[in-house]
This record gives sequence, C-alpha cells and structure tokens, in this order.
Amino acid sequence: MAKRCAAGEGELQGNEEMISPAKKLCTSAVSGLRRIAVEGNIAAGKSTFLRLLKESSPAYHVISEPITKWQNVDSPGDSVTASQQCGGNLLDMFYREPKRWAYTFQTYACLSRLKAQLRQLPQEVASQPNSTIFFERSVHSDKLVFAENCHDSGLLSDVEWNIYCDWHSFLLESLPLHFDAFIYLKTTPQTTWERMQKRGRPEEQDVALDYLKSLHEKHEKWLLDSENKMK
Ligand code: UDP
Ligand code: D5M
Ligand code: MG
Repeated sequence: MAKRCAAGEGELQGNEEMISPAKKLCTSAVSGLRRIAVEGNIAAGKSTFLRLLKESSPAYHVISEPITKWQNVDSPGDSVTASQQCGGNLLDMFYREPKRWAYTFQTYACLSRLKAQLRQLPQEVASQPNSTIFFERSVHSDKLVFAENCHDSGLLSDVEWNIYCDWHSFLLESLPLHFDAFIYLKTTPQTTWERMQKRGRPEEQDVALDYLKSLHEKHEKWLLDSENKMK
C-alpha cells in the first residue's frame, strides 16, 4: 500500500533563508532519487524486508532506524550519543518508566531519525540512475503512531504533546524531507508479538500485546483511512 505525502518541496517556498543549511544535506532535491518510507508495527519485518530489498539491486539504498542510538550499544563508526555517554539506554528507560521518559524518548527518536535521514548519501549512490532510498519508518510515524499513542495513553501530558506538535510541525515545514511513497507492512498484532518474542531484544521483553494493538490501530488510521491527511 502506498500513499503520497502531503508535504512536498513546493511547500518550502519562502523559507529559503531558514532552510539553506539543511538543504545542503538534501539529496533528492537535486538528483531525482526516489524516497520511500517502510512503515509497520514493532517487529513487523521492516528490517528483514529492507535487507532483502538491498540485496536485490545495487540501485536500492537503505537508511535503517537509528535504534542503536536509543540503546546502549556501540555502533562502529558512529559517534557516542549524549545519553550513551551517561551510560543510558533510552529505549530501556522508556519501557521501564514510560511516564518519566516518554517525552525525552520521543524527542530523541525524532531528532536521531532526522539526522540519519538527512545525511548526505555517497556520490556513487546519489548519481546512479533509478536510485531509490528506502527509509525504515519516518518522522510521520514518530508523531502519528508513537507520540500520539503516548498522548492518548497519558504518557505525554497535554503540555508535552502541544510542545511536541509545535516543534514537529516547524521542523517538517523547515526541512527538505519529503517521501514519494509509503510501504505499509501490515501484520496482525499477534504476529508482531510472536516475532518480537522471537527476536528477543532485552528492552522489549515486557512489551504487552495490548501496546502492539494500540500501535496497530494508529498505523491503520494513518495509512488506510483515506480521510486522514498527514498533519
Ligand atoms: N520475521 C519473520 N518473518 C517475516 C519477517 C520477519 O519471522 O516475514 C522475524 C525476523 O527474523 C525477526 C523478527 O521477525 O526475528 C522481527 O523482524 P524485523 O527485525 O525485520 O522487524 P522490524 O522491527 O524491523 O519491523
Ligand atoms: O523497533 C523500534 C523500537 O523502539 C520498538 O521497541 C518501538 C520503540 N519506539 C518507541 N517510540 C518510537 C518511535 N517514535 N519510533 C520508533 N520506535 C519507537 P522496531 O524494531 O523498529 O519496530
Ligand atoms: Mg527494524
């Protein structure tokens, strides 16, 4: 299932001063690369699907979710994050004490995703004909699935949610980040729960089926309800 993103390059007109530093990082505006986000519930199979896509064509480039930045994990060649410097595993902190860490986690998830997704691609990738960049999730699912679900369930207060929406909208209007299409890996919550158990990430050990059901509903509402426009 694919859907067009409402936020296109055209909406950036009039903001040239503000966006010029970020625009240097943008690849698709100049090269005509296709940019596709792969969405789906926790453990739906996004990383597996992206690995198979990458293996299938040299024209396919993959930007994975920066989850190692949220865990206390060394990723070779990557800088150490602020929370890692303090020995923090933000993903674990969020699952153990969600109300305390939801806002911090949602802020950092979105920031680290933006950094990863706006990073300049190597020239040989950018210049290849028919190149397609596949992104694991997007700033849209950050907001419309995860952060909104945190607000619905009381993990983000109204004040925190309003502040989140304010800076999220500002960043979307200011940064040259658009998607040509979305691929939704639709699964049942039960299947993703079983796959999550099989994968066995320590931080996710206590994630309940009900949480996956809520995230599933958020994906369905966002990606399959044609009345629901991207905000
Ligand atoms: N997996 C599976 N069948 C599939 C896709 C994935 O059994 O069709 C398994 C995969 O091997 C892994 C788990 O499900 O153990 C979660 O997959 P992945 O990490 O790709 O999911 P993501 O969280 O990235 O969506
Ligand atoms: O795993 C990503 C993990 O991070 C999973 O445990 C859900 C959690 N999480 C919480 N909030 C977010 C946001 N905003 N984006 C992404 N992930 C989030 P995955 O295997 O990629 O589904
Ligand atoms: Mg993944």
